[in-house]
Amino acid sequence: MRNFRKTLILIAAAMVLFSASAFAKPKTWVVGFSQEGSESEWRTADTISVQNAFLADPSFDLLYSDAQNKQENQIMAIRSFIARRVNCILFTALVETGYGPVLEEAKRAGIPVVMIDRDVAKEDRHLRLTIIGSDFMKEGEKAGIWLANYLKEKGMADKPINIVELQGTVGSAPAIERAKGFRIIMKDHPNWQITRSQSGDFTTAGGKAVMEAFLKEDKNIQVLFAHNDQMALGAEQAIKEAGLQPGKDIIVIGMDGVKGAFQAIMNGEQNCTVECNPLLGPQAVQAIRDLRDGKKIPPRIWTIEGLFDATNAAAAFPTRQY
Ligand code: GZL
Repeated sequence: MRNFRKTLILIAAAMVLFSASAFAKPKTWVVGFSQEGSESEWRTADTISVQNAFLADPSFDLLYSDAQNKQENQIMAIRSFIARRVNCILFTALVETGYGPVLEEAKRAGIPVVMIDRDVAKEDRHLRLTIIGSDFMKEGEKAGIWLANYLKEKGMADKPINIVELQGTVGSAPAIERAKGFRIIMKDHPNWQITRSQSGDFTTAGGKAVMEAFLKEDKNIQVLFAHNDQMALGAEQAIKEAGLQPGKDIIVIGMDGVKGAFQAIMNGEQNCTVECNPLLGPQAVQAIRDLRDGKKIPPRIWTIEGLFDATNAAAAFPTRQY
């Protein structure tokens, strides 16, 4: 009887020890983060936000790779994360298509993939767990709605409006979706037309070069719709060099909400920026923490964001983080 009691006590002690260890420091997870590049202030802020969020949690080790805006580099980085048997891959897709095979390899290796910012094509979304980021189509719609209200205020609601469009990286989710969203609103304004549309690849230099070409072909432009502020800022330089005033002779709409755009709005050289929040680090680390801890993560994690123009930019500027 005494031995039986002793055995029972030993088993109970072992169970207490085990359960205590189960609630002790969580197992360290290694996360491979494949960032697509460093083409804009937005991208830099996004990268820093993710790195800082994982640095702040000692139960994660973050491996970082910058693909320098080349898809082949991203695919190589993801393959190296698989070879290193990371616990999870975090990934911004430079463009939507072309990642199916490498995502299949991650799945076969049993490594979960969490998307951040830009998603992969619909046909590959069964290979990733979730996407953390903005609603790019809604951003395009917000730009169109803002323009409609602004033209109404200026008594131009029924005037012929020639719009030139600086598209983002060809094939990228934000470029595809922002263009779609803006065109949804255009349907309500038959007096608007997009007279020229070309990619400036989300860079300031790209925006300036394409806007110079647009202005050489035809100066009868009332609106510039740029898929990000970087290109809008470049285009504003081109507009000034052509002897016109951005923000006055040509209405300038940008996207992202970077500090440079706030300064341009306060200087009267840009009319609005549709915010696209890059500070996704805290949401990314929380989603992967939940994944590690066996919790269910939602198929879509949205970011909260607004719109800034001459009515609210100056008040918001002092607290902007990017
Ligand atoms: C949008 C992001 C875009 C930004 C650009 O979420 O992917 O990429 O709008 C950046 O500034 O280059």
